[in-house]
Amino acid sequence: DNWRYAMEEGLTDPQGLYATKFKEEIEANSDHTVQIYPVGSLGESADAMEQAQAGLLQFIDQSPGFTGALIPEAEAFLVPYVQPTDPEVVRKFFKESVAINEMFHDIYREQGLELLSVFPEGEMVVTTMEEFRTPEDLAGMKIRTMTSPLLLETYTAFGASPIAMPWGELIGGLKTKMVDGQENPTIWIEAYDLDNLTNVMTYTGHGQYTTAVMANADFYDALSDEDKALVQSASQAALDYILDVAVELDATGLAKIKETNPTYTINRLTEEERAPFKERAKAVEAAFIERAGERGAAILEQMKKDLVAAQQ
Ligand code: 6CS
Repeated sequence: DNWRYAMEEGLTDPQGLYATKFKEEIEANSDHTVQIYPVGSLGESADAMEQAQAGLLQFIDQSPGFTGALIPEAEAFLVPYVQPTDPEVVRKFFKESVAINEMFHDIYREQGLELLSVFPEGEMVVTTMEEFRTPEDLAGMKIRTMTSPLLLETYTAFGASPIAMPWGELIGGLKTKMVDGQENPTIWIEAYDLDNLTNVMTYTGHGQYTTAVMANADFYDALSDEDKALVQSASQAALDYILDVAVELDATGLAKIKETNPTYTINRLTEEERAPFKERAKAVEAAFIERAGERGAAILEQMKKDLVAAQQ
């Protein structure tokens, strides 16, 4: 069969590297083919998700930054100052996390999705027109976020004026000054020239860009045992591959930005400067628990334990 696979990025971006590896594994070990639809080819993230849930697509890569609008528990990945940023910890955390590898499965299932892999794309960085070091400095800055509601709550708590929009509107939004800034991992900022549309990039340490690969659950259930095993082993191979690459992404993106845009201001908030943002993150965590309920709270607690384990 020909399987359709949609993602939110291009073929040379992290989601594209994962998808290409997945396709290679499937095609090398079966008669099936995988057709990859990169960013924009099937509409915005939310459009592709509708198609995946309806079974028009067999596979989809969508980030919790969008899926959180559908699955409140997925916003656990967005709670500020929970996700790891140290490359080695990141790798271990995503590979071994009980929350990620066990607890999310049934929750995605309720939305007709078989969760296959979750992987990181790098530390979240904020790009703005003006420098900021404190929540007060962010007052009045219009920051674009992805469409999960917790991201709006995060930037409101951080002192800014957030605006949610799909990816396809961001570059136009920055050009027309509808927004003054945005957050994304370094590799993406470099690849899509977001540094050339802003003046400053700030490492706040508050997040890790995470994404998830899923199959349509009815499609998956109807596969033979052999094909299920094929899909699982291709996912595992692609995950191992991307986890190896992922720990390099921040450094690669940053080196390229420094080379191509030498006058760009790059700030890294100190622990002291991060403290007021961490303080404000408590209200965001409360908002997460209010929406995601006991099950969401249990996942977040488990994530914190997984993080401690990954740091050892
Ligand atoms: O900001 C966004 O919307 C996009 N950022 C990344 C890193 N991947 C896809 C997503 O649509």
